Amino acid sequence: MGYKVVVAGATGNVGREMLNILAERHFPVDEIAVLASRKSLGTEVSFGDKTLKTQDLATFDFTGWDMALFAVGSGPTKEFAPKAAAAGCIVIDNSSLYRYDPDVPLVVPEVNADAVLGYSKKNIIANPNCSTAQMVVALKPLHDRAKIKRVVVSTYQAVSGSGKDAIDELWDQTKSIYNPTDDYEAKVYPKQIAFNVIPHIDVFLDSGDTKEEWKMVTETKKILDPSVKVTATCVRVPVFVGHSESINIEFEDFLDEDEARDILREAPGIMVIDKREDGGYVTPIECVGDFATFISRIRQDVTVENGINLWCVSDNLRKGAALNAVQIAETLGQKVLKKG
Ligand code: 11C
Repeated sequence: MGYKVVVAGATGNVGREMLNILAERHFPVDEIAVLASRKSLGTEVSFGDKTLKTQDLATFDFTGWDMALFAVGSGPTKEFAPKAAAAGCIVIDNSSLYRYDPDVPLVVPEVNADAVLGYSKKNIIANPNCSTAQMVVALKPLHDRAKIKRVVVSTYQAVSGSGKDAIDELWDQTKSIYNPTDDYEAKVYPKQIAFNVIPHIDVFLDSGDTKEEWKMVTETKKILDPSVKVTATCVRVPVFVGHSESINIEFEDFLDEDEARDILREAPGIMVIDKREDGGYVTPIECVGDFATFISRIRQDVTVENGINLWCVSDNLRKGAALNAVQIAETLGQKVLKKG
């Protein structure tokens, strides 16, 4: 026996990846419904070897469905997630709406799988921001060994994190630079993204940080450990898929770089590619479509007492969004619903 699963936002980049990953990982699905907003209604999406027609999120009856993976953004989530949850369907939400709610667990299964047990207060489980998800996967096994005091992270984030219009913007802007007769107007980013980098993701806060930077700090504390201090600088780069992060970690106890490498090699969800030679590291283009969080460039930071530097790359649409949501669904199945 399997689950009755809903995917809301099935025509978007993340929704489509959720369907691909449910099929790839042979998630035990008895019945599946794919939902979309009215403007995408009737659009067909693939699920394994099947083609499914989308139904209307606004009128769908969630009664009798086990779980709903939401990838619709905060606005529609606010309207429809409580409706699904009230109907007894457990929502796994990819938006930021519920992440900071103390009654909603924020889960990365490699880090805090047991937190799913807290789902029942609202019948909702939150999926973290993509840049946080891959970072906490890398931090957790090191934190268990040497206790992290402080993290300094700089990100290099792909445009797919801003959605389909941003992918089109990078593509069209790049073409228009080669062929200036192409008429092109930027709509997503405040500065040119093609052949450029933009140190600005999400809105600015009074502190001078951006909301993306704040999310990395706040979500890491909720998922990993409230005592870990994080400071982040988040940067958009002209890459279609795959977020990269340069992470500097300061520990309470000494951790040798070789031991850190061995720990990471054994850790769940991680693939270490770390040879000190040309090309002996991972770049975002190589991680597209993969489940792993890749770690390279592991080395001692000798400027502090107990420091390690590393490079962390992952597919932001997978571990950063759809894969983590499906892993939450798997964890919920194993620990709570126990049907599969
Ligand atoms: C980006 N990290 O790359 C963002 C996208 O809070 O789920 C995901 C935003 C979120 O722009």
